[in-house]
Parts: sequence; structure tokens; C-alpha cells
Amino acid sequence: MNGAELLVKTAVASGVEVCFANPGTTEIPIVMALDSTPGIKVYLGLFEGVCTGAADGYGRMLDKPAMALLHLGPGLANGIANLHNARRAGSPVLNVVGEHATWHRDADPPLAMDIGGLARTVSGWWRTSASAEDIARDVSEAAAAARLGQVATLIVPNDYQLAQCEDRQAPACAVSFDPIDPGSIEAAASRLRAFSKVALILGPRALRKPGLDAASRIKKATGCDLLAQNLPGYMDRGMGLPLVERIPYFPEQATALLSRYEGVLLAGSPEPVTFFGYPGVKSRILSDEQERITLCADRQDVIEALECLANALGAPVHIREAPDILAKKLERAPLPDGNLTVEKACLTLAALQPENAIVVDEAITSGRLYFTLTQGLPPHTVITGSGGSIGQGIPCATGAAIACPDRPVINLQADGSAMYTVQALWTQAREGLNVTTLICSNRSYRILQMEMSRAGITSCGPKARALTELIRPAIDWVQVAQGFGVPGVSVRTAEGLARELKKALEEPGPHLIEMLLP
Ligand SMILES: Cc1ncc(C[n+]2csc(CCOP(=O)(O)OP(=O)(O)O)c2C)c(N)n1
Ligand SMILES: [Mg+2]
Repeated sequence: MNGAELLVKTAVASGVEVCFANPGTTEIPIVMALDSTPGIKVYLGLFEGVCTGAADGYGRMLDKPAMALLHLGPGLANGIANLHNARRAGSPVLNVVGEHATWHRDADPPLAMDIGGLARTVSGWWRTSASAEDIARDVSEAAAAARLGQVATLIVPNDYQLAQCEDRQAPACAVSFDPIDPGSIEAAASRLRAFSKVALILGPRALRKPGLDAASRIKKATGCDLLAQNLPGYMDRGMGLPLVERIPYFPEQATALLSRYEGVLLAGSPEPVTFFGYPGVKSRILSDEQERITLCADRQDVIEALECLANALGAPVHIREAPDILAKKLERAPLPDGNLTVEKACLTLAALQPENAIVVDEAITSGRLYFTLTQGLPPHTVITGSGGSIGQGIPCATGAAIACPDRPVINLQADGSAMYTVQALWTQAREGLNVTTLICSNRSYRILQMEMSRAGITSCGPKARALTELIRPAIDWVQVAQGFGVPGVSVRTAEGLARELKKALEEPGPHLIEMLLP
């Protein structure tokens, strides 16, 4: 056995089932080991941001790590933006990066760079293996670290991948969150009781069904409101789950919402801050007088903490019918007609979205209405941006479809953001994934145009226009899709969208629908 085989064997023993890879020469032993050591399915991503975004999407859905396999520092650098999103979403990712042979490093070959320096910026855990034998322990610890909801990066020199070593059994590495301290739960409970108006802000790991169930109980006991960050990352929602309001993007609206509360309870979520530093606007949305209560630390299990808090508050154990807390069944809105607008696009999706859908929302300015229109639909999952780094949608949808092959995936996708990692469509075609990509084709970086007008800029020069418009030429989405092996169609009306969306959801395999928007 060599180090690479030990790596794969230990990953399998640690519960890793899939690998999103874009390998190079330094990872060839691992590529060979994926064949000789069974247990891991492999998916080629044609850019590292596709691999890391897919690993993120997979991790968000299953709350267990996929492996991303990347080539040296440059490969990791290409994958970093989506690892940043994974970090912000609390996604588990086992990130394996090949390194030059240790004896070759001194020669400073062209591809050499500081891999550790890059890894540190996005990883909660990172290590460079120090021998072939150590790889067993390293992989096992990395996978356990990832399961705590973080990126774990293991850098593996090529000579250790090749070196013969004993067939070691890594000591099973139990996933262990730090214990919850009953004193801090009691303290949170007594503060909550003292307030008449309080918001419970749920982080991405708390927005899974068990976390939401516990949050509903807390709401029942205290009357608190349930909020999520503007980019919540992951959310189970729909009929029978509690209503959770997203904190608005723009600071004035966010401040108007949050100023209603005497205090906030942060459950696996950071304190809300504005996206950018706008002159004259405070970074922190809460005032100094509003109390911030932190429910648990990073290394504690937020769902367990919420359950403990619900118990401490004496909340009822089950909440079945509570119209003030749980989303009521929504009668589906009728299908709109006429020329498409962002509103009609969202209405059409809300009218046709199947039960159990996974909706990957990177619609930026086009998706605002979607969220409010769909809260009482049959249960579904929404994956959103998390770290604000665009180019996450198509890869995340790819990973989510691989994680949950029986669930329809709908990717509501802004056009500018789509172009960063558009080649993920090829992976969808190759794997026959059930993903419907709805391109919000407004042929612009509309959000930047909106930010400019917010900043009081009333007229744009030709350079500012050139840098925010996606025209001359317009992107031909039908041909782009077809070039990657995905059937593509363009629609201009709401009727056309409804027809094509129904068709795409019925037929197996990926589809792309360009929605021509004003
Ligand atoms: C990696 C990265 N590069 C650039 C940006 C800055 N940025 C934010 S939104 C955006 C363009 C959004 O355009 P589009 O995706 O078409 O959405 P729209 O605003 O048109 O709805 C850009 C360039 C970013 N957030 N992340
Ligand atoms: Mg756009």
C-alpha cells in the first residue's frame, strides 16, 4: 500500500463517499488510488471553483463532507472563492491539495507557492502531512474537523503519496462538539424572559429542520421573532416549518427591522452587520443599547443548544398546529402571463415548484420576491449565497444534485454570477443531474447599477456603463448551454417560462432556461 491508497482508504472509513476533483501531476497517485481502493465516486470539475462549490453544495445538503481534490497552490487559489462561501455557510468540506515532493521543493519549481498560507484563509483546520504513515491519522482528523462545519485542508506531498507504507487503521476520530454549558443556557433563558421584544437570529446550521423545530418551541414559549442573516446559506422551509424572516440587504431596511427589538439571541450566527461600509452608516446594525446574547460557541452544536434552551424555557415538546408560528399551507398563486418581469418569473416558479425541491438562489436582484412568495409551499430547501462571493450557484446546484439525486434542483441564477463558474453545466450534463437552471438574463450587473444610484450617482460615463452592462455582445445562453451538453431554451413570456419549466422538471437530466428580463 502507498500513502495515496492509505488516504483514500481512510477517507472511505471516515464516511467520505464522493470526490470533486481537478487533479494535476502531483495528485496522480491519489487519482490512481481512487481506482484501486473502492468506495469513492469521482466527479470532474473543469475549474477548481466548480469542485469547491460542488463540495460546498453537497456538504450543505448532507451535513457531511465531500472531498475536493485540487492541484497545488494555483489549484487551491482557483477554488478559494467558493471555499470562502463554504466557510461562511458552516459547510463541511474535506479539501485535499497535492504538494510537490518534499525533496523537490527547494528547487522552487514553477508551480510552487505557499499552499499553507492560502489554506489558512478559508480553513478551520489545516495540515501538511509529514510522512506516508501519518496520512491515515491526518485524513481521519481532517474529516472529523470538517464534520464540525468547516473546511479542513490537508496538503499531501507527492513523495508521501507514492511512498510504500503499512496498511494502517486510523484511530476512529469521533466527531465531538464541545459540551453545552447548562449555566449559559439558563442565563440565556432568563434574559429572554426579561425582554418583551426579542429576535432569535438563526445561523446556517440552525436553519435545518431539527434546529427550526427547537426554534419554534422557543418562539412558542417566549413570543420571540425568528430571523436569519440576509445570506442565510441554507434553510429548510415551507408548510409546517416556522416563518423565518431574512434581514434585508440594504442597511436602512435592516435597521428598521432590527430596531424593533430590545435584544437579539444569536444562535450560531454572527451579529448582523452591513455588507459594506457606507459613509455615514454604522457597520453594526444593532445599537449599543440593544443586548446581544450569544447562545453557543463555534465548536458547540447549535441545534443541541437550541433544544436545551427550549427545555429550559419549559416549551412544549411538539408544535403541530400553531398558525402564528408555522407557515400555513399556501394556495398556489395562478400562473401569470405576458412579458416576463422578475416578479412574474418568481410567481411562475412559486406556482410550479415541486414538493421537496432544492432551490439554489443566486439570483441577486431578481430573486427578492421568491422568498416571500414561497414560505407556505410544500417543504423545500433553499441554498443561498453565504460569503457574498459570486459564482457559487451553478457549482452548488451540481453538488446538491449529487447529494440528493431524488430531489429536483432548481437554480435561480443571475446571469453575471453564472459566468464565473458556468462550466459546472458540463459536469451536470456528464452526470445527467436533475438540475434546472433558470438564468435571470437582465444582461447587466444590476446590483452594481443599483448601488451606484444609491450612492447618488445620477449619470454614468461610458466606462462605468461598460463595466456594468453585459451587452455587445449579449451572452447567447442557449448556445452556451448546448456547448456544455445541456439542452437550452430562451423565453420572453411568463407562459413560455411555465411551459418550459414544466417540461424541464418532467424530463430527466439538466436543462437551462434563459429568462429574458427587462
Ligand atoms: C467573486 C466576486 N467578484 C465580484 C463581486 C462583485 N459583484 C457583486 S454582484 C456582481 C454582479 C451581479 O450581477 P448578476 O450576477 O448579473 O446579478 P444582478 O445584479 O444583475 O441581479 C458583482 C460583479 C463579488 N461579489 N464576488
Ligand atoms: Mg445580471
